[in-house]
Amino acid sequence: MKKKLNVYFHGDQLKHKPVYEWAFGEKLSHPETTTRADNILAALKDDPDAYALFTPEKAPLQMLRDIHDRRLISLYKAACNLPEGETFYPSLFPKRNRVIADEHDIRHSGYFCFDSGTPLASTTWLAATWSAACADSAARLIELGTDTAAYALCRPPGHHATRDLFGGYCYFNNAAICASRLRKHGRVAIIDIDFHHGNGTQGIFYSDPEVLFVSIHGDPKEFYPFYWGHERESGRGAGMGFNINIPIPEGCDGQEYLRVLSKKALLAIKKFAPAALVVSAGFDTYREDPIGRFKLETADFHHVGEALGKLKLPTVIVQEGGYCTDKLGANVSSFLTGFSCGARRDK
Ligand code: Q9C
Ligand code: ZN
Repeated sequence: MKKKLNVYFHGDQLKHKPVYEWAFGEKLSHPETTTRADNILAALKDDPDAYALFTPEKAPLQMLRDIHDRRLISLYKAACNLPEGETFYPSLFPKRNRVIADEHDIRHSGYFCFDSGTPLASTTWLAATWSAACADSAARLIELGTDTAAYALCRPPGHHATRDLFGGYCYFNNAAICASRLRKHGRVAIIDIDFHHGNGTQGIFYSDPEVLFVSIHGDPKEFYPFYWGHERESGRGAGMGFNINIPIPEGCDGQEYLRVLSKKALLAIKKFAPAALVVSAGFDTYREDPIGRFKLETADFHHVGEALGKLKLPTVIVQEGGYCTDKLGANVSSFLTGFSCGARRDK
């Protein structure tokens, strides 16, 4: 019998429900819906021989503090006092170091944030801590050597969250939480395949030579997050050379994507020879995604997963973006099936 992939998810992750976002001066319906997680779960439950679903253990507060500024954590806690159903959208972003901000005052949240699409509500803390807990539990499984792969159904996502800023629908950096846990046991590579550059993850490990960050994404000259993700951002100090950004033009199809993945990203990872891998798995590279501009098909995700599985590294797969909700379940399961194929010992 083939081994099941452990999946982590907690129902309270659905309590964060952003309804709209402000983007480019417009009020748009929010892409990061609870239906995304519903559809992923439904797809995985459709294949009960392949997946074993678990509730994560509550992540120790220390895990969050390892990655994030304690004031950012306090701000999320302060948001718990918002009236039920009310959301706060930061719209005032003061220049840092020129003001004094109070992390207990929700009206100061713009100090801790970099965009206007990422609301705070009374339930954000609960959902985001459970999302982080999924990442932490998945990493713990790998850390203990109980298994060689796990999937964290993280939602809200994480890769845009920096040490001290939230944004891009992200509050806690789930991939960074995995990497910092695994890093205690050796070098860690993070590959970010979300359509958007993982600026938060990049920032957290920018000076760290023990954590390689590789990201393939839409060119920030054209796409969010605009300020980060350029090829020239290659690390700082001892971390120089351990941050690899691979921006690619819009319209990229599966064939071209797989070529870039194996010729550039995977080559760099093999050279780094890490002890473990974290995948920031976004599916907004899908051809029908409402906010991404690549052209990957559902079957392409199988091949991407397979190529990553073939690295034969202990791996945590962390859910990031992907907003074509109707196809998200199929795309995730295609990727995970591909990964398991690639990772099989006889291959
Ligand atoms: N309506 C992730 O994929 N908004 N975040 C762009 C489009 C920000 C995406 C405007 C996109 C953030 C995790
Ligand atoms: Zn994205």
